[in-house]
Amino acid sequence: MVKLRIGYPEDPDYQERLEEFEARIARGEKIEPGDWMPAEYRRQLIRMISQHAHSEWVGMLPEGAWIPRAPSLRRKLILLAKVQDEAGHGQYLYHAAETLGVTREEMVEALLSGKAKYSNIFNYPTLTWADVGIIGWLVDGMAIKNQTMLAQCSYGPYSRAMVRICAEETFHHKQGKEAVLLYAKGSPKQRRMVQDALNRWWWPTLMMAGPHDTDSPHTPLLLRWGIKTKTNDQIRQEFLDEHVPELLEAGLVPPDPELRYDEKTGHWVHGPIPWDEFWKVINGEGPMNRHRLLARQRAHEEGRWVREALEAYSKRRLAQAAD
Ligand code: FAQ
Repeated sequence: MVKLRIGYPEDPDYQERLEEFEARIARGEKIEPGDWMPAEYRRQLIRMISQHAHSEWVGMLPEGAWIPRAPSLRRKLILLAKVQDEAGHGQYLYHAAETLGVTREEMVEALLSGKAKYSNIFNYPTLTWADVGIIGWLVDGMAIKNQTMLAQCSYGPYSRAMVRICAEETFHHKQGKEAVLLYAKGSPKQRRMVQDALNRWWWPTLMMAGPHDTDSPHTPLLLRWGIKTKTNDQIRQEFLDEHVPELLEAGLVPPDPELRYDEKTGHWVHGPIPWDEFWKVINGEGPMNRHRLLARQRAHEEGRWVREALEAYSKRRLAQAAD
């Protein structure tokens, strides 16, 4: 474990160290695991990175459900590769969080006991095959906007994990867009199926960027310390400006009667987001929260023998090396 030099306000040199820490961030330097950092910087990073890792792992479930039902071998292979990528993203992120002094066991326990949050978006069911395309295009589309911003983050391990993850997510986004555009040009049944998927995923996707800046308690400090480099509303706006024209061109209509293009600002403007639903979902009361948690708990239990076997093997190797 990396020896951390974490700063607490009672340290007599705290102010001086904080100024130097903030000056490093202002110069665009990365903060690395053994560097001095305020305890709150560390706490915020552990919160965000572990929530992000949990999201990747829970995020495997809605799409994974369609692997056995993919309509062709090509689509099955693409989906298998995508779901495997999400598992890998979880691994990079858990490792990045471990550099801050938290253990994998602590993070997994927080997820399995329901204490930790993960992205709102994965608490909805995938009802048809078109949902897989819409998740790839829109959900990954929003994730990429957020993660491209996080690739500029001041904490080195998180920022580097994001660069790699974004490269893989770009493929996820492309395959989702390709599938949705195909169905949007397809038979009336396919068009209905894909419009219905858009109707169900639209608002949860806009919520993924987080509450409006006025209701986002963490944003000011995260911006000050370069953990976030854009606000929730800025990310949502980038998503809208890229995706709304492309959806409309494909003949698909987001389910928002107030959606309009503002000539003056050059931006798309959305109607009111159903935030009551967002708060319910992230506090455990969404349509699939219990189901998702149960699936993760079961997977953890069923993987126990693998962890035990690895531990026994590692002990034997150590004992052999000592002989
Ligand atoms: N879901 O003050 P803010 C993916 C919570 S990866 C759940 O604005 P902050 C890949 C927030 O935690 C998707 N909770 O918070 C994939 C806080 O609660 P707390 C995951 C949310 O941190 C694709 C409270 O609300 N990505 O999709 C959400 O400044 C397809 C107040 O909010 C990440 O995690 C939400 N959407 O900004 C996989 C990226 N939004 O902790 C499979 C890293 C807010 O005080 C298939 N995280 N909350 O109890 C971030 O960038 C930020 O944490 C935000 C929230 C932007 C999510």
